Amino acid sequence: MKLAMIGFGQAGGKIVDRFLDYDDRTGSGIVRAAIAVNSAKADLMGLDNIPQENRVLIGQARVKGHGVGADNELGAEVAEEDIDEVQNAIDQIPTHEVDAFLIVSGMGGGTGSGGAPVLAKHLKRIYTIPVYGLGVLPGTDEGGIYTLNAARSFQTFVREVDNLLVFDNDSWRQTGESVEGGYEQINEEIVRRFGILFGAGEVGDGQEVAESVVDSSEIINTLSGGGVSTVGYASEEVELSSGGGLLSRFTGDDGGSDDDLDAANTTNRITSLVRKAALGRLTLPCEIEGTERALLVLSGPPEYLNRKGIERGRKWLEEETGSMEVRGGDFPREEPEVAAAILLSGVTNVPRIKRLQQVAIEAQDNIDDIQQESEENLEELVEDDEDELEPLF
Ligand SMILES: Nc1nc2c(ncn2[C@@H]2O[C@H](COP(=O)(O)OP(=O)(O)OP(=O)(O)O)[C@@H](O)[C@H]2O)c(=O)[nH]1
Ligand SMILES: [Mg+2]
Repeated sequence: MKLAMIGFGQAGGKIVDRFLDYDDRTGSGIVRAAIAVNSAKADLMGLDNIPQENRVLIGQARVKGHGVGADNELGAEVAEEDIDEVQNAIDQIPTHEVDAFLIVSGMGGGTGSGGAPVLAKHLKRIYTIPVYGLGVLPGTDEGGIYTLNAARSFQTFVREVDNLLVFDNDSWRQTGESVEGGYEQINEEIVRRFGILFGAGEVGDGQEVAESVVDSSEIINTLSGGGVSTVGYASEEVELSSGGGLLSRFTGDDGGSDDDLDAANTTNRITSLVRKAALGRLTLPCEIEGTERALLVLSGPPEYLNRKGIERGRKWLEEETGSMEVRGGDFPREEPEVAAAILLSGVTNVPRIKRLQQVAIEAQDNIDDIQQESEENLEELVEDDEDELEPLF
């Protein structure tokens, strides 16, 4: 499907920038337009692929291009004040060619955390196409203010968008790497997973159309109904056949039984990839039982995809999630791998979100305590002054 992507804040901008790169590399055609919004000028200048005219600096009157310094209330305020600047950039894109908006943002900072929900609300008022969010949760080691920001932003963002896709930095932290190097890998993981998913509904001209190819309406239907989504992924390398659709390594022997073996292998490969994708690391770890809707996308060379495998994978997902709404289909691609991407939409049992909210409440209490304490300290200080010192005049 075709998306208008808006990266809000530094993380959001960098990830949308990577999506453009992914689009170039794979020809997936999912990014119909890409915009970056930030209150920090340097962050906008650091982007590689987003066109200059699509980089919108907000809050200049307030923060002079220096960012809001993890103050997400200020982030929300400058977004509200300068929403027309953002709208001007959106006015330049052909929204009639776009299936949905995707607002991408790190939720722990100030600009994206505060601004992304403001933009979502604005877009929902103006456009009829869906507005999705891709929210990145901070690592737990980033500190209380990031957690508090994320918890607040999460609550608002999920209410304003048609669906909130979540990626949790905390579960993807690499040990022994610089933060920047780590982010590069993480961002690659993000664009691969969401790229396959959204790319599924975008089979180009001249590409082979399989029996049960995923349509963008199936992605939209899986996301409709709202809530929080997570994505699972697993892949296996395969050899591209040299032609004719038959696997080259099976030619030469008795044709009939090889075909059977072939089909059985293909089916088994698909079902085990589906299990790995669902039970392995999700973009937002959670219990998959209780998921409201799911979409299974099997991508790979057409000769490695079959209906039986996808049907089995789909059935297994129905049993594991308890959902009656599990869609599935092909995404034929001439890549030397078979991959299963699973979108779990409307997940209900997410320990990370519960913990995030708990920690945020504690942090809020702490902040209130500290504030009260510092007021008392100041009073004491001033009183002491009055007791012991003669006033200057
Ligand atoms: N996955 C990923 N997360 C990032 C990246 N950069 C930052 N983050 C995360 O995003 C959170 C928010 O950081 P930023 O995006 O820099 O914040 P901002 O929206 O620019 O807001 P301010 O800098 O406070 O004005 C951080 O706490 C990190 O968890 C990135 O490149 N990739
Ligand atoms: Mg920043």
